[in-house]
Amino acid sequence: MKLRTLTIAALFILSFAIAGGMLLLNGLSVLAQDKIIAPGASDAQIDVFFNPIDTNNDRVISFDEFSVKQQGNFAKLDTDKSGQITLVEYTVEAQSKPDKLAKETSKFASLDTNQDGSLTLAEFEAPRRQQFDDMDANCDGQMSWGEFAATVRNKPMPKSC
Ligand SMILES: [Ca+2]
Ligand SMILES: [Ca+2]
Ligand SMILES: [Ca+2]
Repeated sequence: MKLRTLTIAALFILSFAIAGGMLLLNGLSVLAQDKIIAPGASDAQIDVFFNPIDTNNDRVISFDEFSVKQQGNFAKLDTDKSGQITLVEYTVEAQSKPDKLAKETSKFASLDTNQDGSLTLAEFEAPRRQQFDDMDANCDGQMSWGEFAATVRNKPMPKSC
C-alpha cells in the first residue's frame, strides 16, 4: 500500500517535471529535465524512480533508456523525417508567440553546436548526455543503481574514469 502511494506520488512528480517546472513535495524536489533530488531517499524510494527508467530491467540504465523522452521529442519535431531538425521545425509551435519564439530560437542556436542551421539527434540530446555522463561516475557508459542513487541522494560519487 505504501509503495503504491509512493508510485502515484512519483508519477505525479515526473509528469510535473515533464512540464518543465519544479516542485517540492514531502522533501523531494524535482527540477526541470527530470533531475530528481531526494536527499534522504530509502532504497525502495530510489527504486520508484529507477525502475520506470530501466525499461529492460537489467538494473542498469543505458543512455537510450535515460534519453527515451528526448528521442521521442526529436522524432516528433523532425516532421519531414530527414534525421535533422531545422529551426522552422523546432519553432513551429512558437510561431505566433514572439516571446516564446525568441527564447526557442536562442535555445536552438545553443544546441546547434556546429552551427550548420540544423540539429542532429546527438546535438539535440547533448544536454541529456551531459547529465548522463555526470551521473556515470566510473565512465563505463552505463548508469548503475549505485550511481543513480548517489545522484538522487545529492551525494554524487567522485569521478573515477
Ligand atoms: Ca536497463
Ligand atoms: Ca547542427
Ligand atoms: Ca557507470
